[in-house]
Parts: sequence; structure tokens; C-alpha cells
Amino acid sequence: MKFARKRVGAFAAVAVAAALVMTGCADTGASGGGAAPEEGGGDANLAITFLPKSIGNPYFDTSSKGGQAAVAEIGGTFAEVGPAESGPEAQVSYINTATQQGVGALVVSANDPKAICDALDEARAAGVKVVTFDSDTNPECRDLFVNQATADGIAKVQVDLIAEQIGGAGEIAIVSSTANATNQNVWIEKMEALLASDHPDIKIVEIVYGDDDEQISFDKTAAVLQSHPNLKGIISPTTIGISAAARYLSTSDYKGKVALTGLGTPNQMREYIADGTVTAFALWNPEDLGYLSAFAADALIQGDITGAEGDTFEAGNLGKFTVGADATVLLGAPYVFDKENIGDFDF
Ligand code: RAM
Repeated sequence: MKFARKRVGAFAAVAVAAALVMTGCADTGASGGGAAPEEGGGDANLAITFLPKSIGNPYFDTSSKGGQAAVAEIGGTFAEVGPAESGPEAQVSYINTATQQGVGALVVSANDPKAICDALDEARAAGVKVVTFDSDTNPECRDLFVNQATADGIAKVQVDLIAEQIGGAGEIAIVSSTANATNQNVWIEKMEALLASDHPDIKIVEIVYGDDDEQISFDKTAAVLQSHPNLKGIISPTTIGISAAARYLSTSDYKGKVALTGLGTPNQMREYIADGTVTAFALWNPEDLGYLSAFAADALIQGDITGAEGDTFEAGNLGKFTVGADATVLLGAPYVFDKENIGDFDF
């Protein structure tokens, strides 16, 4: 199936399994930007607070947009809070505040698998349901994890892309997000294993961390290119990293010589696809991820699910989902963007 062309107001279900589904974004009138949540309708506490790795990242702006639309459909109250910079401890104070406010659920993308666990334990002890999405904590710290795509699938799509782009051999580097990020670290581990088994002639010579900060990622890209004159390619499994790396490459002598792929948003990568800096990259739909995560939070609050394997719940216009092993719900498969299809997407 194909995504609807730059559609913002409705879902367009597309027809192939690998394709994404665009999330609707009705004007919810729900609160945002850190406003204190209020209790939702009925007996259930439907105050649902999103806590991304950091605010100001377009990826999380989009996931929160999906979350806000879902919370409006549910009839709850949406809030988004979060630190300006991604860091292991940076989310703790926001979790504590949400606990004090007595929200119904926290929906968190974790900067670290362990660092926020004590705060999440306190939240859960106080009755707050905890959904992780995008980047998990250790499983015992949350009720449910909403995964955008399998880690194996996310690793494979990036390895396949770089292998194709550099002709199956040569030195590559990784420009990641923060050193502790659960999601990037799992993906990198799986990419290393896949390269070793399927592409032994491709060698990762360095992994650098741009901290999901545009300028740090830009500077780290410049440094890694200088340190490794034979570099053939870069994988950046972060939307901030890949767009910063592309910005660096696009005006450098490396443009067209050093391949760049990874995980990016179409809107941040559009100009670099157009100017030939990047030929293809991957992602899922962050809006759908936020939308699904809010419905998962609602299902926990209502007691429709507990996180047990086999539990099912309805997620609005995304349909029915089933909880899998380790209290994980899967959104779908990653999708590859290139010059042929990027014009179809607006996020
Ligand atoms: C950045 C964040 C996020 C990740 C995407 C791909 O926006 O690190 O956690 O899932 O990139």
C-alpha cells in the first residue's frame, strides 16, 4: 500500500505489509507543552503524560502529535513534558512530578535502561501505569513496551542499505545518539552481528555519540571522517544524527563519496535526498507509534490489559493489537524512503 500523499488530516491505510499507516491528527484541544494534566472523564484516571527522550526533537514532536490525537479520542487529558537534552538522569524529575500530580499513565522513551527505574517504581507504586515506547527500560521497570519494529528488522534494514550503498565492502562508522540509549544500543549490537555473519568485508571502525544533539552530531561526523580517511559509509540510527551528518556531508568533499544511511524523518532528510547526499534511509511512522502508545496506556488504565502475553486491545483506527512476549506490543515494520517515494510523506 501507499501512503496518502502528504496527508495530514486522516489515516490512509496502505496495502503492503511493510508500509506504514499515517495517523490521523484531529484537532484535539488537549493540553501540551508541559501543562499539568487533569483527570479525564468517567471513573478512570485518563491523564496521560508523554515523556520523550528530549523535547525539541521533530521525531518526538510527531509521536506526541499521535499521542495527543489518541488521548482526544479516548476522552482523556494529554500532556507532554521532558528535558531539553537527552541524558540518563534527565527524565527523573519529570517522572517524580507526574507521580505527585497523580497522572493515570506515563508514556516514556527512555534515555537509559536503568537510570529512571527507581522513579518509575515509585510512580507505579503510586498507581501510575507506565508504558515505554521507542526506547525501552529494563522490562521490570514498566508495564508495557510499545516497540516501533523488531530490533532485528531495524538492524537488518540499515545493514542492507549500507551494504548496497558501499558495494558490500569497506570501513564504516556509526553516528549514534546517546551512549546509554536502550534502542540505539540494541540496534547497534544487532547490526554488528549481522555484519559479521553476512558482510564480513564491512568493518565498523568507530562508533561516536552525538547525544541526539544536532551540533554535537555534526561535529562528531566531521571528526570521524577526518580520523578515517578510507571511510566508505556512515550509519546513523537516530533521526537527529542522520540529518546532522547529512548536513555536514552535503557541503563537504565527502558528498557522493561517503555513503550515509540510517533512521531519519522524511521532512528532515528531504533536501539531502534531493541534493544526492543520501540515497535511501529508513524509519517507521512516529505518529502511529505515539497514537498506539496512548491507546496502550488507556487499556492498562481501564484494566483491559495487564501486559500479559496474549492480552488484546483496540487502538482506534490502527485496529487491534496483541501483547507479545516480555509485555511488548509491536507497531509494524520499518519502511525505506528514497527519491521515488519521499514526496509522499510529511512528517
Ligand atoms: C531519534 C531518537 C529516537 C529514535 C529515532 C530513530 O529521534 O533517538 O529514540 O527512535 O531517532
